[in-house]
Amino acid sequence: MNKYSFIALSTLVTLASAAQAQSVSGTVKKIDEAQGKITIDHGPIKNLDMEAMSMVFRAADTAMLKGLKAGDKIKFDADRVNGQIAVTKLQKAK
Ligand SMILES: [Cu+2]
Repeated sequence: MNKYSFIALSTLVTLASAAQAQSVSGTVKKIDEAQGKITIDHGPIKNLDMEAMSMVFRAADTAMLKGLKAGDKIKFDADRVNGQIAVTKLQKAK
């Protein structure tokens, strides 16, 4: 499987599993690529019944943390995955 079909497949899987999730705006506070964790100062997350706050999320895929740094503005989806709140989808905001 080449890189591009992997991305296309990942996107399809993400769209299917995160149909209820809504894109949330946030600012990256800290990236811990080794632990697969990201600290985000985020706005309200309706599907998790969460107010705006700064907190640590697990990344569903550590690859999504590559190229990110503190201060980056992002749009992301968060959901419960195996009992843990995880970022299921992430993109840099323009
Ligand atoms: Cu939160």
